[in-house]
Amino acid sequence: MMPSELTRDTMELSSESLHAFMISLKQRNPGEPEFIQAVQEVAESLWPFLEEHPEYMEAQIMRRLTEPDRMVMFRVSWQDDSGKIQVNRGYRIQFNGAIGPYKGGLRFHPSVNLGILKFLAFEQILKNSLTGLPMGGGKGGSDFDPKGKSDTEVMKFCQSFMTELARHIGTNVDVPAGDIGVGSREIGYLFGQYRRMENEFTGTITGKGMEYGGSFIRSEATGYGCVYFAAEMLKTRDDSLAGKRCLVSGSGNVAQYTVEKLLELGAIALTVSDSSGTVLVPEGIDSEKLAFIMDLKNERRGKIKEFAEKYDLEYRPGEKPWNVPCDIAFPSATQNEIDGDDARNLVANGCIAVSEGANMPTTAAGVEVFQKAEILFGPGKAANAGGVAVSGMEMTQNSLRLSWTREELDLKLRDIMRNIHEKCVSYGREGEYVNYVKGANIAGFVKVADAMLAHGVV
Ligand code: NDP
Ligand code: 2IT
Repeated sequence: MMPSELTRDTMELSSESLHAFMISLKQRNPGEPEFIQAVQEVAESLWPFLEEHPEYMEAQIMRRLTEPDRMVMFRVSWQDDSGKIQVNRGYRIQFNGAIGPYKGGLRFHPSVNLGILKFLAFEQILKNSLTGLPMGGGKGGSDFDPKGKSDTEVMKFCQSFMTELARHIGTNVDVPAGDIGVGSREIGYLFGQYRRMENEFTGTITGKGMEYGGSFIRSEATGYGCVYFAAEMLKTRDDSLAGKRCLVSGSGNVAQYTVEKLLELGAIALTVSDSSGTVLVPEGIDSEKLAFIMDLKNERRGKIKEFAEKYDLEYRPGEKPWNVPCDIAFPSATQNEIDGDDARNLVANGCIAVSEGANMPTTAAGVEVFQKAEILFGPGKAANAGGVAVSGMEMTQNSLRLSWTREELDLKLRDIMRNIHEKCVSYGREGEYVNYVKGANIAGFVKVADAMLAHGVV
């Protein structure tokens, strides 16, 4: 049969080819390239494993795992400071709840659409599974752009967004958190409206402020965890972060705490960036410069160019950091920010490791370059799982009505990152080389798939 003749029904085979599976996926999800990209990467590394485990094929686990439990889309109307009515679109994807309540962030960015949120929610299923904590996969957000909006406008938007979202979430149902464009200010407004509507103080959102049920280390967790993961990868080659020249992209939550941990471990962070350009810091970002970046991005909400101006540093408008010679790269801005050419540049300039702080920051072509060069490549669903892991621990603390200390949480975060690394190695070893993509995908999949098998056909 020609691929074009394949239909939904002909897909109901107990053992279908990867090719046929992908054709069917593309037919069912038109106009969603990021979602297709994320599933393709997972399916490619899982397929040989699935063929050795016909029970997953027979139960159509891949078909079921790539079909969200449900997706909610809604209108978000609000009034701007000039009195004009604005309309945005809100989303929540509850992708898979087999191992726990849906869990995943909210992204507010003008590029947000259904396909991007589906890719993020799909990645989140396997990432959350890898943490070892009981969390299903979800994601949500809006095409609302917080940039250039007043605090009052952001608050009004968040209140309107939550007014609809509230009916779909709950401590044991779905627990949102932050992502791009959703930081402590937005989480505060979202939580405020949720608590007001429900008249109940719960842990239904994570990333909360310390005054109202937040957890130590949650802000730091994604960046710290990503650096811990890099350190684990380097250890397999008897190497460490000390003295390593590192490129960090982005200058938001993940980038800031990546830089902070690199500094603490004696590595040299040479760059930060934002959607307008890259700043080079040849001697490495020190704690004074990092404090400036945090104030600039979190409080004054300015552009990274102002950091270059303040310290008389080189600013490369419109450029990404990837042609600066380095030892390690920490992409921490957004999806598909390292393409095949960027990856070739990195490898040619001596890069020995990549630890993905962002979700799917490397294109398929880029991943291929890294793997062919046999450099250490930690995919986002493993390397950036520290954020959601500490979110999971925020949920636990809220349920138990207690607070663990910063030190306790940092130790738990380190343990979780070490465990994730071990799982990647045990499923991803290919001779001398560790294929962390394959390892993360299989290890994340097995727990979810086994839960789905146990639940029967639902
Ligand atoms: P922030 O909003 O705090 O920061 C995002 C940073 O990335 C900013 O510097 C922003 O630049 C830049 N950026 C965003 N979109 C683009 C784009 N399209 N092109 C170029 N630059 C862009 O978000 P986070 O730090 O929280 O998130 C960064 C990445 O990490 C995302 O991929 C997210 O999904 C992932 N992640 C986040 C976790 C978390 O706990 N927050 C957990 C795991 C993964 P500008 O300031 O100009 O907008
Ligand atoms: O991509 C991610 O893992 C996040 N944005 C964090 C999700 C969470 O629930 O903490």
